[in-house]
Amino acid sequence: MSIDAGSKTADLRKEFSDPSGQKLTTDTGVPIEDTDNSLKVGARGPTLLEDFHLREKIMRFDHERIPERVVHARGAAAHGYFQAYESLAELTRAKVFQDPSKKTPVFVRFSTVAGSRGSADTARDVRGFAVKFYTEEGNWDLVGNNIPVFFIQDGIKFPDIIHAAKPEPHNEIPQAATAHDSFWDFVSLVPETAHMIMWAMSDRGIPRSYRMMDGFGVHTFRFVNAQGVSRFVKFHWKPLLGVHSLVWDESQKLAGKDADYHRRDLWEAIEKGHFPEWELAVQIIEEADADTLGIELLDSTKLVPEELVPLRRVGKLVLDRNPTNYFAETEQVAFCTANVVPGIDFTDDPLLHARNFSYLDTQLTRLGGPNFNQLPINRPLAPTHNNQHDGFQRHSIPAGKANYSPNSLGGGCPFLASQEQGGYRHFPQKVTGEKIRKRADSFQDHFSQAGLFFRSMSKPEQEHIIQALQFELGKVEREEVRKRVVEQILANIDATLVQEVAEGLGLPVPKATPVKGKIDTSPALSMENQKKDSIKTRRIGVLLADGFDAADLQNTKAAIEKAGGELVLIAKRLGTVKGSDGKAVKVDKSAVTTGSFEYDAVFVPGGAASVAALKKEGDALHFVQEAYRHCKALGVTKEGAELLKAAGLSTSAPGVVADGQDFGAKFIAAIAQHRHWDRHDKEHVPA
Ligand code: HDE
Repeated sequence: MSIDAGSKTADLRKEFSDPSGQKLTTDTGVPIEDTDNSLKVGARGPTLLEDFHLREKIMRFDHERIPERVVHARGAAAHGYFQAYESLAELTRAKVFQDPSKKTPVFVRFSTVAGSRGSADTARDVRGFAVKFYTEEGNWDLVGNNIPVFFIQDGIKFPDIIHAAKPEPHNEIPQAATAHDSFWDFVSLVPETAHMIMWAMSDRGIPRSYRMMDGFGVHTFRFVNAQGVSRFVKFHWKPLLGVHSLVWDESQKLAGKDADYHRRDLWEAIEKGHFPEWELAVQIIEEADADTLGIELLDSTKLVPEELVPLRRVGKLVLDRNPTNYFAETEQVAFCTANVVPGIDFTDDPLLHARNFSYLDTQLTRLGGPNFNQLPINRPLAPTHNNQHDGFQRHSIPAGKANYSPNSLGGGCPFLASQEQGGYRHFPQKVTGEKIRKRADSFQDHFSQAGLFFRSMSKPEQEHIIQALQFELGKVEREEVRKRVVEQILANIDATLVQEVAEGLGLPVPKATPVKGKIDTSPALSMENQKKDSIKTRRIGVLLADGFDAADLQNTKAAIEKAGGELVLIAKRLGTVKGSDGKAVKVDKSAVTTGSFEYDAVFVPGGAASVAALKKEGDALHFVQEAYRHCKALGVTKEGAELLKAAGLSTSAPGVVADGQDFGAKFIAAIAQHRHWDRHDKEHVPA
């Protein structure tokens, strides 16, 4: 058989040389001469069953999909390392926290919860933040979220909340959205969801980037030191770029114009060498103090305010390498909360216990059997020796006659590890009690922290929560469900909240009976109080047409890039635009492929001809109006200000920086603020 020399594919193939010397082969290593034509009897005859290459290629294609994760199906991941700042030997014997000179490899997967694998990144949802540490004493998985609390207190309710949140069973609508009857029906009947609902409806539910969100272990875990002393610990990840969010209108538009917005953002940052970084912080609670804290540590719908127990920053996470293959790494990675190492242990949080079962169990279906820890992405760096040899998809080939313990035929191997040799010993916690299906009274307060969260928000953050609830409940079709959420849930949280949501829905305002706890507000919960000191990796869209002021562009570009930001040049069409100096610059994006919602700020340089042309372009006018409405920084030099005026925008509004002394520095300071919520008349600006 020779390659069909007449075919176009064969001609094209000849254009490529073969520097690698790697030949196409079957899965069994047989070199292949032709992969474009199936084996036939004559050029126009029937295809032969003996064509093993065709059969293998199609068979492999037919089975390319594995079941997607039942939750957190949509995700993106990266490799990196964790490094402790100092030894934590006094708190934990975990090796990952002993030596500050040591880097522990990690693989981190971010995700949304509700949508399927092909859904849009910017849906309103909780984000998963799952970290696999490949430590020298085995894998430790910290499988957390970007929100510090959860919807439910007991894992037995997880199938219920997820069924309620997922598309409704009769018509599979809506995708990746909680704005529908079944979700809010569940919420209205299960008050323990109240606190998490406040977070999910807040700006935390629509992050600007995976690189700009917090992470939380959620449950209370234990740290156990070499002396066997146990303390309670809560884990937090704090992003060095600060915590920033989208606005809801942007999220919805991004879902259409760039459904891969978060995935692309993470990928590109790493490709450009802007490695995302987080600090790991811990809250340590002595066992003796747990009872007087006034917060049930086993209840995952509660957080411990930083004002009560401060954060101690103990190390840094850096993501510096993109996966080589999405499927082999990001899709096949199998996290499990039960993957702990000596020095880290569980508490009796009933949500955590159900998770410890669930994550192991789900992989059997998803990854086709019990050998998933042998897949390269899951394989520990620590050596493994045990007698669990068989099962689907066994990769390694165990040697020897003895696959049982104890044995003499294998010389007794593998041996047990003593404490000195690093053997895992569960913390010998005392437990007594009757077997009952019951929650403790300490789990019964569902509203005080929901109110604490709402009260701790800035005014704009509170408005966003109200608007999100008006949107979500506005999409609910049954009035009795809307009413129940308002009366049974919101009325117990805050008077302003329930009034504004009820009025927005055209419902009677019920009497508010907010439940208050010991703490009135926790300023640390507000995103407004997070650091806003940098424009590193921020993208600034620049609107240009022929005749733009070349010096303006040059100066602003130099200032922005020095501060770590990036300019993206946008014109009516791709190609080039000519500056006032007669030089052409390459256009990065055309108006049809992009929108203001893809940028953190907008810059319009001067140049009479350029600005005159932009004033006639609906897309350019819409671009600045939309950025204004979304409260982003807008910078204009010389004639650039005229574009804003033509769009009906105030050039003296907060965050609008017009030409003048220190333009660059002022513009950068405005971008670092991320949003300027107190903008005049923004509700009247079309967007
Ligand atoms: Fe998960 N969760 N979960 N979850 N979860 C899964 O495991 C589950 C919970 C979280 O990037 C599944 O491998 C139960 C809390 C993340 O691969 C599954 C309960 C938190 C990821 C599962 C919870 C999370 C998952 C689906 C209640 C934050 C994605 C596929 C008891 C602390 C991990 C899989 C990745 C994934 C079960 C509650 C975070 C079905 C039963 C609380 C980040 O096992």
